[in-house]
Amino acid sequence: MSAPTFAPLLSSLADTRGDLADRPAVRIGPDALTRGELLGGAAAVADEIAGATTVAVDATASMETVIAVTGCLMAGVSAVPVPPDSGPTERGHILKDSGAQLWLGAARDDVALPTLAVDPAARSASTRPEPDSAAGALVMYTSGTTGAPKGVVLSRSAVAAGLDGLADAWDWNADDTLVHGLPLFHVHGLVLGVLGALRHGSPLVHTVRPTPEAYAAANGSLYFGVPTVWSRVCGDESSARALASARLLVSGSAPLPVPVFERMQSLTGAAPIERYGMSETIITLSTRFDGERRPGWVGLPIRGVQARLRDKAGNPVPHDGETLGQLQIAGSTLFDGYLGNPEKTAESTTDDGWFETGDIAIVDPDGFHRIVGRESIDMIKSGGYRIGAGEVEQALLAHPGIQEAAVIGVPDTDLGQRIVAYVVGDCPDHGVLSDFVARSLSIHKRPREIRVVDTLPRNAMGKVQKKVLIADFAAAR
Ligand code: MLC
Ligand code: AMP
Repeated sequence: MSAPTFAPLLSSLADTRGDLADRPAVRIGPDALTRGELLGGAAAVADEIAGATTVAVDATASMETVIAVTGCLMAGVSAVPVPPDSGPTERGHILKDSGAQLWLGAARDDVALPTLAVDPAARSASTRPEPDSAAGALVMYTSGTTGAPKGVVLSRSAVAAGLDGLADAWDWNADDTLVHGLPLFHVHGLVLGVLGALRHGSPLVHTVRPTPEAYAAANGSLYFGVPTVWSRVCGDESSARALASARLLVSGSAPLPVPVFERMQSLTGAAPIERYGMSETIITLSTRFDGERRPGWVGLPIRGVQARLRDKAGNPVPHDGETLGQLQIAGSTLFDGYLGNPEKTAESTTDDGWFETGDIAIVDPDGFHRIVGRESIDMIKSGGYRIGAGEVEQALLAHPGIQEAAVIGVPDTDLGQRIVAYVVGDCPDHGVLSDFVARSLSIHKRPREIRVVDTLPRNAMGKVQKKVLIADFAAAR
């Protein structure tokens, strides 16, 4: 079978035939642009940055971010979205590791790069040929279990493939209005939630924050949220009922608890769509607009993606709906590798070229997938954010009073998991220590709870026994 081909990433946005340029493209808070205005704004950015290879974008939830990223794609420059709340340590790492040559955004004291503030009113009529589809589109920084976040290199064709797979799975089309309020520095909010809307011609309403009231007021047909967002929507009955007119409510980035699935169904009259993705695989599995939606299950591979389960020895796992295996992925949505880190890329790739997700899953005889958990206890998902325990431990150890630190994720009804830190040392006030982490990394990586202990439980090799800490935490409830 020949490899699928995709229309160039920006071909739909560049199409100005008929009244296409006058159609609404994006509204964020009070700011709105038509497709033609966005095209002109992005071309103005492209004119300024042409010739660069990699540019960092201060990825605030704003029109400036949408224009900046689109301008990078137009100029064939890799965009590196930087979380706006990342502290100097995290931001410094991303800028150095990515080799960004320019900072697109407001000037910041700790950013030494040449800076270009995006003017949302600027327009240019310049046009340029669409870059090669194998070229890099984005470098998305995401946490590993240890160490600082890694840069995930996504090509233009991988992004296009993922978005076209979703159009097929969800019948996503230009008659949809997409609504979400997710951050613009991850795959969910930026790649699916902005570039998807531009590619499929569906206007995007970005609510700045994903609050139930803002979702209810937006009058969309297609909504994206992480499970925390949907849980909060269900906690606000009138907002949830206002979403009954939507065509699809989509949940992803973390497991949607079955009670939240059922509550969404009872309040809105329709079961949500669940889908599974990953920075490295973009979008992978989903239930379909015209197919079964089963609580706790994330459905089938989207078009262009192959999924398989392997046991620890690398053998196939039966599709019996109960045998666990590691989920592995191949196909057109895969990343090109971790930037500047071929060893890590090789470590996560099997000999026959499949990506090892580190997620444990089961598959039933119909090919339906259920994500059961993560292989590593050190990979935490809190509010849909991927957080490596090691990264938070390093941030804690940078405090002069802390001698040892171990971070775990514990169940949380709102966030899915919340970060708890066990520390040894002369611990300052817990709020002060939590703020210390929030200032150095991103706010969502701060510990929500800190426990001071005399010693950490360690095995004979000196490794901290996190399972003991998790059991200790549960027993203390
Ligand atoms: C509290 N705050 C602090 C603080 N303590 N700020 C600084 N330092 C401290 N010590 C304040 C902040 O200022 C902010 O206030 C607020 O607390 C943030 O609270 P939070 O509890 O951390 O978050 P919350 O706002 O409640 O956010 C929940 C959420 C968010 C669901 C909106 O977690 C979210 O947006 N998640 C989405 C993650 C996502 O997109 N993941 C996709 C990854 S891609 P203020 O005033 O600003 O509110 C992926 C692939 C795939 O996974 O499959 O899609
Ligand atoms: P990220 O790197 O932020 O892209 O996070 C990817 C991880 O999020 C995956 O490896 C999964 O562990 C988790 N994830 C994403 N979607 C789902 C889902 N629908 N159900 C369960 N886990 C999910």
